[in-house]
Amino acid sequence: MKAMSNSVPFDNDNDDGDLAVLESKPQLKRPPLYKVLLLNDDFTPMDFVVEILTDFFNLDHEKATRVMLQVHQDGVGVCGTFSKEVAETKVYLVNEYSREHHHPLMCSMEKA
Ligand code: TYC
Repeated sequence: MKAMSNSVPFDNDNDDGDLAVLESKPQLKRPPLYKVLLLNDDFTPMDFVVEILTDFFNLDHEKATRVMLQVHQDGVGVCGTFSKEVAETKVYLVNEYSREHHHPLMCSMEKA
């Protein structure tokens, strides 16, 4: 879908009674999306990371295991892409949950 541009009529004052139409920039912009990331560490158990991915990001067990192994190998991986507010909430909840369970797992976000 394409945002519609506005047409603003104005009188160019040559008194001929005609209106000129000036194209202006589109007023609507899609809100930016954010990737939520998991970072690797040497201590968080693999099963706990899989649980995070299934419970907070609604991945099935197979996809969660693939993402966890990718983070384990590459150092970072994407859990999903969300609006800013949803991404911020997920980062906060995952980091809280990890600290409650005494794991150093780090969740962060960046513009998609
Ligand atoms: N590297 C951890 C281990 O060997 C597993 C792990 C995977 C930790 C992904 C964090 O985001 C992470 N137990």
